[in-house]
Amino acid sequence: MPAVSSFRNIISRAWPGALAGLVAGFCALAVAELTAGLVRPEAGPVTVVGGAAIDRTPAPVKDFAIRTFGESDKTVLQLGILAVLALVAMGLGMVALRHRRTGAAGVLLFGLVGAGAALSRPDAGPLDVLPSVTGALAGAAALYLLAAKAVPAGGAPSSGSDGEDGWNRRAFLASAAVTAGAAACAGLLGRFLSGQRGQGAVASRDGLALPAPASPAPPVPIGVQLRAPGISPFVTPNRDFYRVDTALVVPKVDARTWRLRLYGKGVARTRTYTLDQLLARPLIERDITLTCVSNEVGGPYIGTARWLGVPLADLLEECGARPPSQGGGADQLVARSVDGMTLGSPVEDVMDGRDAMLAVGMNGEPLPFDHGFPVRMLVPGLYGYVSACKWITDIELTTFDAYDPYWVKRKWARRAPVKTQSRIDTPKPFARPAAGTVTVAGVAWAQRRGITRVEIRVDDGPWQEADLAAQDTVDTWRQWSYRWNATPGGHNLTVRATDGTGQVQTEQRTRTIPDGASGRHGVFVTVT
Ligand SMILES: Nc1nc2c(c(=O)[nH]1)N[C@H]1C(S)=C(S)[C@@H](COP(=O)(O)O)O[C@H]1N2
Ligand SMILES: [Mo]
Repeated sequence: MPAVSSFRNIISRAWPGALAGLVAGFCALAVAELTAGLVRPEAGPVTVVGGAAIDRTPAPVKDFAIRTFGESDKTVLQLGILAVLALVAMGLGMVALRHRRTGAAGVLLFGLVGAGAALSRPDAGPLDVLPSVTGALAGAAALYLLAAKAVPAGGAPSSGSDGEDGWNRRAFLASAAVTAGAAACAGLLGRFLSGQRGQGAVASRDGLALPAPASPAPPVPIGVQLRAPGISPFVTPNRDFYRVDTALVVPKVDARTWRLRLYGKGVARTRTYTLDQLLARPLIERDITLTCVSNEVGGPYIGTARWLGVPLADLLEECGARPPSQGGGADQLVARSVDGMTLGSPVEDVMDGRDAMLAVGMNGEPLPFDHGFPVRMLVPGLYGYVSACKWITDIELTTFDAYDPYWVKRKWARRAPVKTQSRIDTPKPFARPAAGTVTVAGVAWAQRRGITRVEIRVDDGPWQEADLAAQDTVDTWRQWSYRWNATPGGHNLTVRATDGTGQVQTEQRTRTIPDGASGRHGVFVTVT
């Protein structure tokens, strides 16, 4: 028999099984989605399996994913999970043509994997197994019944038409279509219910009027914003602000039922705060640049906003906490979010007089859900993963010896102050500017220390002083520009910054792991 015709033969025998499997798999996910809509949107099987996968991804792989897919990394992960599920479903469908029970049992087994993943989530409750369990039951039943239609009696179907060897193709296709249609309805209803569950949170955000700050942001000097086209704006609009977190479903927290607990070493009894109680305190408003430790040299994970929040040191002091330098027994503050994320900051840093805060406002509006509504933590000078807990709900005073938070368990450093860095925003890499005067411009940052100098080097030439924009505060980035007399040909432009302590940005390249990338940003351009 020629190879082509035997291949066709295999396809014609296998497709009913593959189709039955796909429809059953779709049915399982749809019913799981419906259940998740009723129970908890975060407990959907793709979400929990994705979450479990994120938690178990080795740091270098995660780094690669962030580098390659950027903020789409989560979409890529979810599509990957769906692709694997589709393949498995088709395989189980083919198995089911021969052994209906085995195929159905395979679907149930996958439900167990989902249920296990659901229970392993840090924020899991026992009900979280329901989406995976109900989905698996529905999928197994669908596969069992569809496989029966594909093979009424004895043996797999052949390529024969209706009536031949006793299988009714039309009846099978009709059952598959009805099942898929019903599943689609269930899935859409589930989506709708999940959306509804967030409505309370949306209403609580819409209804939130932020009080005026007792201590407004110091006036921004004129000239923090240069006019160079292509430079990052001094204040990053909320919609453009980078987002880095492990949440596959953004937590939608209802501000009216939200509570913050504060407890631990040095705090006599657990304190609990409502949002209204926090908002009744004197608030501070500050411009602060937030940076991610996963930001590569020249990378995009940095932004500056005007934050409004409750000074954290005051709150801690009121509860009896003292920094280690004043005899306090706790040297680590562990913040925990509603989705179980934990981040640890040095108590000394939080209480040393800098503007560490529990932020409620970002650029004049309540925090966007993506950025931690209703309350997030911020500590100027520290990378986000050791300071900027979003959707915060717990603050525990403890020690670095006693507890390793999420990222530290995954080999990132316990302590991570922001490194002095600079970035060329314009020209872009591989740009082709015309010869003559070219404006090279960008940003430099060294939160807590400030930027005192930025220099540019063309190829292997001498370092040339760039013009600095006005500095807002030591906690914000600083813009710079340099008028370059560009001559035709290929050129490398390199930037380096000097911080307020006189430290020049190192040329030593390090990776982002364990405590942030160092090295100098360069771009290659061809002047025409
Ligand atoms: N709950 C929670 N908070 C979190 C994270 C997270 O994964 N979950 N990621 C942290 C990291 S690594 C950074 S860099 C900042 C990013 O804040 P943004 O997304 O508002 O820019 O949030 C921090 N807070
Ligand atoms: Mo980060």
